[in-house]
Amino acid sequence: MTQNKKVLKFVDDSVKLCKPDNVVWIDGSEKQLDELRAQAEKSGEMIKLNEKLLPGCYLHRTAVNDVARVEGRTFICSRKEKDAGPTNNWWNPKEAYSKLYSILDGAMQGRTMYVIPFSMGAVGSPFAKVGIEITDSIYVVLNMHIMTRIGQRVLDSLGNSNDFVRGLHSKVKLEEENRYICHFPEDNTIISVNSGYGGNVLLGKKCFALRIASYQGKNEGWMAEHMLILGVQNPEGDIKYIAAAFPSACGKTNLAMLIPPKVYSDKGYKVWCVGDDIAWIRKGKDGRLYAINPENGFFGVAPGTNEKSNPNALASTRKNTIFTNVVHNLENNTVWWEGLDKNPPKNAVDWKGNKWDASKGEKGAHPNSRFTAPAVNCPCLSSEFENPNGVPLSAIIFGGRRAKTAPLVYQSKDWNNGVFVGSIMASETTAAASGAVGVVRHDPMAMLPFCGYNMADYFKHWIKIGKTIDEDKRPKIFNTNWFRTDEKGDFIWPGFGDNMRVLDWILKRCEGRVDAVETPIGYVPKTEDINLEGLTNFKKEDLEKILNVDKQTWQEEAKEIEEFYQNKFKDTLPKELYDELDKLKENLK
Ligand code: GTP
Ligand code: SPV
Ligand code: MN
Repeated sequence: MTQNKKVLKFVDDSVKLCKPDNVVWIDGSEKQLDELRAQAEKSGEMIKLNEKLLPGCYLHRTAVNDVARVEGRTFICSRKEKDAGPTNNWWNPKEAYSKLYSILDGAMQGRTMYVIPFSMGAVGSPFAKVGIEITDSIYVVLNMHIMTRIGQRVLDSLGNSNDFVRGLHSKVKLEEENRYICHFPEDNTIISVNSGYGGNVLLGKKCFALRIASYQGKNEGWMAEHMLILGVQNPEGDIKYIAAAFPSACGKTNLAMLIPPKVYSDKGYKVWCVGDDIAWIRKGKDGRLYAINPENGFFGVAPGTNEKSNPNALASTRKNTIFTNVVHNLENNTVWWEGLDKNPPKNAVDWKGNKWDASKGEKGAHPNSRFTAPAVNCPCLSSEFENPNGVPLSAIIFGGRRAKTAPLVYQSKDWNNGVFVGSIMASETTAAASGAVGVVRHDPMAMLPFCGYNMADYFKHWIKIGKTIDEDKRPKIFNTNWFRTDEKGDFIWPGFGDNMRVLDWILKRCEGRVDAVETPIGYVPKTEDINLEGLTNFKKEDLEKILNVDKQTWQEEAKEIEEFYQNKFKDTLPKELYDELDKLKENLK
C-alpha cells in the first residue's frame, strides 16, 4: 500500500518483535471492514445488535479490570526527566523500551497484526497529522475507523515523509500489572500494552492528539487542547465559535451538542458542533486563532445520555456505532444504560456479561461505559466540520466540576489572566480514569493527564501564543462551573441546554454588548444579564447564589493555588502566573 521506507521499516520491526501469524493493512474499504466485523462477531469480541433498531451497531465488553484510562500507568518517556515535568509520570526511554519490548516479544503469536494508517484532521488539511497504529485488536481497528480518517488515502497524503506518529498496541494478556501506556515525544512514538480500553488503545485520541501533539505544538507554534468546539448561530445567521476545556466526564460532549432552550430557538438561535473532545489551534492568515477538531467521531460517556439531556448525542448513536460496557437488552437485542430512560430492561446482561436484575440495585452499565459514534451522524454537526482551515475562535472557556467555590461563569481580565484562570482549574475526579471519584484535584486547562511535556513549559507556551496575536484578535477567556450544589447536594443550575444562557452572556461580553460586575477573580454577570426567561423552578436568588464570589472561600483557594504552584513547579513556573496570583491575593485583601 505504500513505498514509504520509514513506514515499511516500522511495520517490519514490529512484525519481528511481536511475531504475528498474519499482517493485514487496513485500506479503509467497506469490504475489508465488513470482513472484520463478521470475524469479531464470530469470535464473540463484538455482538451485532438489532439491525432494524440499531443498524450497523455493535456491543463490546472490555475485561472487568480494564474500563478506564490508567493515569498511574501512563508515562512520558522523554530523555530528560525535567522535560516530562512534575505532573507526569516519567520513565527513562531506554528502560521503558527495554521493558516494553520484552512484553511485546512474541505477543502476537497466533494473532493477526493490523496496520492502520490514520489522519488526525481532514486528510490534506494544513493542521492534519498522520499516524500509523499497529494493533492486534479488531475492536481497535473498527473504533479507529469511526474516530479518525483511515486507509489508503492517508498513506497517499503522507507520501515518503517521515512525519508520522508510530503507535504500537497489543492486548498481550490484558494483565493489569503489566499495563503500560508510554509516550516517547522525541521519537514520535506511542507504545500501549495489556489494555483494550478506549483511551488507552485508540492511540489517535489522547495519546497522539493530546500528549504527542501538545509536544509537537510547542515546537511548531500551535496548541493541542482538551477542548470541545461549538458554533453559536444568532438570528441574523452569524456564527461565533467557542472552544471549551472541561476535564473528562465534565460536560464537553453535552455542551458541544447543546440544543438552545425555547426562548432562544424561537428567536432563531442554533448551536453547531465542530468537536466534543479535542481542539488543535493555530494562528490563521488574518491573525486570529483557528481551531479544528482532529477527530472524526465521538467517544462519548453513555450513562446520563438521553432524549432530554443530549438528544443530538443519542441520535448520533442510532447507527454504525460501537457501544462499550453498556447493558445488553435481550428483549430486543439493543442497549441500555443508567439515565437512558426509567425502564431498565427485564431480560438483560450487565457490562460484565452477567445476567442482570435492575431491581437488585447494582448498576448495569459501567459509569464510564461509552459509545463510539461517527461525527456525520450528529444532527447538529457544523458545516465547517471538514473545513481544512478550521473555525475562528471568539472565546475560550475553562471549566470544572466544583460543588462550591467557582461561580457559574466569570471572565478573565486579559490573556495572561486567562492563562492563570486555566492554570488554577480544579475539578472533582470522575469515572473516566481509574481511581477515586469525587476528589477535588488541580487539573490545569483540563490537561493534567494529557500534557505530553513539562506543564510549566506548557503555561509558557500559552503566554507566548497570546503575545503573537494582536490584542483585539485574541479570544476572550472565561471560566464556567455548571456543578454548584445546594445544601442537599443537588445541582443548583439546570445545566445542559440552559447553558446556552451562559454562552449568550459570554458572546455578548466578547462583542462588548453587556456590562459586568468586577470581583477579585474577574468579571461576573449582573444577575439581570443572565436570561432566565422560560425557566421554571429556578429563581433569581438561586442565580445570585451561584454567581457569588465568596472572599473567604477564595482566600483559602488562593492559598491552595500557591501551595500547588510551589509544591509542583517552584521557580520553573512563568513569572506571569506568579504575578497574576499576587494580583488575586491583593484583590482578596
Ligand atoms: P469525556 O468524554 O470523558 O471527555 O467527557 P465529557 O467532558 O465529554 O462529558 P459529558 O458531556 O459526556 O458529560 C459527563 C457527565 O456530566 C454526564 O453524566 C452528564 O450528564 C454530566 N453533565 C454534562 N453537562 C452537564 C450540566 O450542564 N449539568 C450537570 N449537572 N451535569 C452535566
Ligand atoms: C476522557 O477521558 O477524557 C475521554 C475518554 O475522552 S478517553 O478516550 O478514555 O480518554
Ligand atoms: Mn475527553
